Amino acid sequence: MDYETLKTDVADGIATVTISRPQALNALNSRFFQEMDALIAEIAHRDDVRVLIITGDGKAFVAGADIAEMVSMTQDQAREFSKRGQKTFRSLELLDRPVIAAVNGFALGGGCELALACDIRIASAKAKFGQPEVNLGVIPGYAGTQRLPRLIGLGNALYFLLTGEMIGAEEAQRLGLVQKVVEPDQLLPTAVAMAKTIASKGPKAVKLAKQVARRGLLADFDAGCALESETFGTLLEKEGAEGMRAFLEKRPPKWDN
Ligand code: CO8
Repeated sequence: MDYETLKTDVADGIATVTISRPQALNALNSRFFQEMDALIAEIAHRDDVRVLIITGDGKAFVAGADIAEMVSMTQDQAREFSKRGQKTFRSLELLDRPVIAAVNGFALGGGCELALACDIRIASAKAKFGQPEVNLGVIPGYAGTQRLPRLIGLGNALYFLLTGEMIGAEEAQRLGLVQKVVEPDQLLPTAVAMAKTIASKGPKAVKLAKQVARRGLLADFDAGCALESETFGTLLEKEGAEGMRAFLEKRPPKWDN
């Protein structure tokens, strides 16, 4: 499929999606959300894609929602634009394939929220993170107020949300927002290497590890544990039997797709 705001490449089970509106620092407009929805639906049906990497073209990952598009919205339109983006990011979060954000530059506002909806964040040493919405007299609209406190704790999240300050990649890592920081030229190679590592594991185990962790976070502890045991049991009879036999026979496992 051809997209206007996205460049896509699929190789060795890894789909790399580059958000590409560099003239507007990849700001997220309505077209982006339509295209991202279509892309997520496409990937959900493709067995050849095991891991998704999202990155940005040029000096930004994404510098936020498109301010030029939002500036003249009515209250109703703004509410719908927010819900629309929340829905897209939620389907990314629920996609049964791991999603790695390779944050190459500015990840601000809606861009930081996009990174939050991914499963793992790797940042270039040049990346900058922030929720600068208060500078514009608004608040995040793509669930940043909800995901940020869950990921980095309320105090750190409120520091972001109330000051609108931008922080560098090292500090983002210290706060737990980012899992790895690498030199700019190592960003995509590191993301691809991580994606390949994940793609080499039991495909059902990978899908279900994501699902159980994410669903468990929304359930209470005991319900999450029950889901884990149930899933563990299901997997053991399928992939688990092969993985464990391979270990005992000192050979690489042969996974079914
Ligand atoms: N939207 C639209 N255009 C943008 C955006 C944006 N978010 N960010 C940058 N641009 C454009 C600039 O207007 C400029 O365009 P032009 O060349 O036509 O003047 C071009 O990109 C390059 O930008 P700069 O010249 O500003 O580049 P600098 O390197 O000087 O600065 C910054 C880079 C610091 C990233 C700066 O561009 C900036 O501060 N951008 C805005 C960041 C921001 O405030 N983001 C939050 C937006 S609000 C948001 O995301 C809310 C999400 C929830 C929405 C809910 C629905 C209602």
